[in-house]
Amino acid sequence: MSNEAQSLHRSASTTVAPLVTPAGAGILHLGLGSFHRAHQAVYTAAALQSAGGDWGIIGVASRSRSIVDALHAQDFLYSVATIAPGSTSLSIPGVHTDAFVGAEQPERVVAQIADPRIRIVTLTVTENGYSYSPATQHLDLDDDTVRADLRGGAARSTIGQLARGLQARAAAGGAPISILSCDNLAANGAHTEGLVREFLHELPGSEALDALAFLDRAVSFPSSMVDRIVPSTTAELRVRVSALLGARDEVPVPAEPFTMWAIEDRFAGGRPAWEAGGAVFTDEVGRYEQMKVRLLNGTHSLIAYLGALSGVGTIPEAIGLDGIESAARAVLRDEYEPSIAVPTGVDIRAYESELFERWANSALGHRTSQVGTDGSVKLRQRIPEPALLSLRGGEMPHLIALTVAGYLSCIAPLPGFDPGPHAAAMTDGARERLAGYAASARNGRELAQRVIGELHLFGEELGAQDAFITRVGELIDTIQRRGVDHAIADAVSASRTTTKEMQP
Ligand code: CS2
Repeated sequence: MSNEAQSLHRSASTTVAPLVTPAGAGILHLGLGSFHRAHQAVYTAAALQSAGGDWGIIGVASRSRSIVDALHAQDFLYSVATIAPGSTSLSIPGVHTDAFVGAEQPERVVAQIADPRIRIVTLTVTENGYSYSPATQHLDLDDDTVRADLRGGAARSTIGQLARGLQARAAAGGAPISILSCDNLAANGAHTEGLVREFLHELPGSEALDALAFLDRAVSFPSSMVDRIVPSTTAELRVRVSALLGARDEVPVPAEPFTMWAIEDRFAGGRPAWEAGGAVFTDEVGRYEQMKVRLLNGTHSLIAYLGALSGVGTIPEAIGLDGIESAARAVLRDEYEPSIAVPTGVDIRAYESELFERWANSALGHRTSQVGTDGSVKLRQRIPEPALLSLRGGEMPHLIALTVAGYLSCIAPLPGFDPGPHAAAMTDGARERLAGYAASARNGRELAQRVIGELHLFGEELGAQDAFITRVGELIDTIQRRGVDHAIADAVSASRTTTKEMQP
């Protein structure tokens, strides 16, 4: 154990294990999945190449040992396969200096956050990884992991690890640090900070006071908008990449050519020159986030659920179906676009037409089941605010209602309805609970009322919108009794009528 690690161990108020930070590491990344490896790692490689700096990345996989073992076996090298129709190009970021499994060494996560050599913690833990209640957006104090983390011992939830790590860092001298969320959450920096503070406030007595003062003084939580479509790796890709490389790569990552990163430039402990990789530093991150989370992700969810219900396995196949394409165009133009403020300098028409090209990238093979997974937390970020804006303006957001009806039909089908294999392949923490509701519901209205009106899956405000709940219920019934094509035609034509009525 190094001297520094020993002193950390003595002074920190939580258990801190011995650690060795590899020379050159300045970033701890939580969530060593494909997205991180095809996004932040690539920007960091460009930054290191252009400006240098001790910004190597220690990657923490939440549970997966296979990615960690493979990276160790490959000296932390892997390839990113950029896949366009008709061409694949490879690059090797090579910026990771170590990797470990968080669930196996939770105390090491805390210790790494406390280590002054780490100056940024980046996060890609998915919308699901922030332990907040979809109804309130606040820390979910009913969550077993959060409760255990609050009691003490090695923290296992991301928010618990951040809070305990920052507490330990405050006790170890309080070197400045930034926590950078790279997940598709609205105002992800402020949201993460709020959850960490709520965790600390729950601690008994004065335990958290030093940590809270440290947060005020030396910790920043910049927001960032990340964008790159990164499907899951397949065995076929491993073979193809290994052939192109002339060496076996067990963990290549497929990604589309498009990539974007908009970041608020508030880094308490410095940052890499990510602009070298094309990152945009801007005060308008909130606008970028809204644009992306609604236009891309919101529409993506609609394509995924309607696609799965139409029996297709991939996003390009789904957007290739006329009905789904017109539903996607209608939700984007009529329901999402009016709800956003376009960032300065962005040509929204070009952005939208690029979205359709990106979704149609058939070489990528992005699966409807992947995008449809975790709808219970993803949709909470994507739909309530734009839906409420339409409803407050006296209009029904028919296509957002269709998205929700599609989601519930996939995850919680009414008795006797089979949504098919692609829906069955979607995983969702709320599946069991919602399926329980569906089993005893007599129709779509009852199901929608329980999920939206009582469980408040999309927040309390939308839960009070009876007309919306009724519309979702009708569309559930149409999907399950008459077929998804009928429901699409119904929602698209109702939306056209509304749009026409609005025109002077
Ligand atoms: C997708 C996103 O799975 C999903 O819900 O909408 O992962 C999407 O591909 C990325 O956000 C693109 O940047």
